[in-house]
Amino acid sequence: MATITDAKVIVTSPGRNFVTLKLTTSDGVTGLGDATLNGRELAVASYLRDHLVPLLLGRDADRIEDMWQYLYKGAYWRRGPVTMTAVSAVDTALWDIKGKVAGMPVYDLLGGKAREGALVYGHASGATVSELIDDVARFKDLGYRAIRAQTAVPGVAGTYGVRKGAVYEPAAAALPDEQLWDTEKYLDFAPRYLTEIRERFGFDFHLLHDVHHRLTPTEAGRLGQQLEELRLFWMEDPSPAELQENFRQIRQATTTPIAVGEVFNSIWDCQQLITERLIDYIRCSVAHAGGITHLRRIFHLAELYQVRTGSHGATDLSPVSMSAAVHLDVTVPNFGIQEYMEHAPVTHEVFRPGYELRDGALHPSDAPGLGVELDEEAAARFPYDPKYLPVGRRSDGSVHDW
Ligand code: GCO
Ligand code: MG
Repeated sequence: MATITDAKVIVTSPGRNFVTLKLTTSDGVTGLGDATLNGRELAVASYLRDHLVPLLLGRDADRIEDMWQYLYKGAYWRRGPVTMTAVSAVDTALWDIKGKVAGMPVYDLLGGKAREGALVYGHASGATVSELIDDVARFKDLGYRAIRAQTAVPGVAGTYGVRKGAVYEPAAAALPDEQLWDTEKYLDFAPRYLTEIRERFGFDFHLLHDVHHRLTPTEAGRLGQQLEELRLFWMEDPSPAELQENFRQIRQATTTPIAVGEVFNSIWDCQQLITERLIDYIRCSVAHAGGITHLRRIFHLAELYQVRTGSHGATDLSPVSMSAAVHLDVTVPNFGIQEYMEHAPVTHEVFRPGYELRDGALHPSDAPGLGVELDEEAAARFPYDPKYLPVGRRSDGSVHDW
């Protein structure tokens, strides 16, 4: 039996903040897990360092399911993004270790490949529609077969989802940036620019759009209806998902496929949405929904109800969780799509991801484990850099959903 002899929490900021857990076993095998929670990174680092590391040392590294149950049920205070991100990191690192010990890539441990690569969607954006159109063309030239499109709404300063520099990075300020939101202007503009994209590029690629939890179910149903003839791959996060009944109303109003789940952290958050078929795609991530062990359970539940997967993959998911996501994506029968926002080149000075983008799909590494590496010396060169996600306010000054 190999035991966990070291557990190190590495906080680094090559281009953006990441928290990584590195476990080492008595046999000298190491494993990595992503513990990044955008804008609340140090809370997870402390949860790990102060509360989980003492429990990990000396425990059997082989018993992944038992470890998961021990950390989830043992805490008594179950769920929540901080707890579940920490549990995810431990779980992912243990899968990495098991793969290395077995001499198998994680996708083989999970039952083997059901497909060669995971279809991904990239993020096209622009401050204006013409910039957005250029960006969609750029993604098509890069071989992407699925593209998410977002642009700033005229008269609404600082619309979310729009790239400012080379990479779209919503956690951009040392204190939360306050952005304006105007539902009427958005509802008027979004169908027009999405239509323009279909008119310009046709239907031979998947078009996606993220509403970022901004609408009431009535508004979302109306938007979905208006977008029907554009045949979106999905309309993402149309409404805040705390109230799962919202989705019944949206579903009844439109046949535009619905995706939700990036802010979920357990199977309980998606149970009703899946079992009542109120959504088409479940978008939880390895990093925030309990690691490979729990995400796989969510995906299997979804399979029973013909709900497909579409995991979150913004830049705040480190190359470690992206690697884990791709291993899982290629094995699950009900895979739908994987979000993929390329990290800034500087991120790769610290992380060497195993996956490769070819023909619009991510291909996992064939190396044992997850196939991702972290250079600790390089990580030390990039100290933590406090950054917050923005806050949305309506024109009357009140806070809107973000
Ligand atoms: C997406 C997202 C992200 C989130 C970000 C929050 O669909 O990729 O909505 O851009 O806003 O991951 O940390
Ligand atoms: Mg989103």
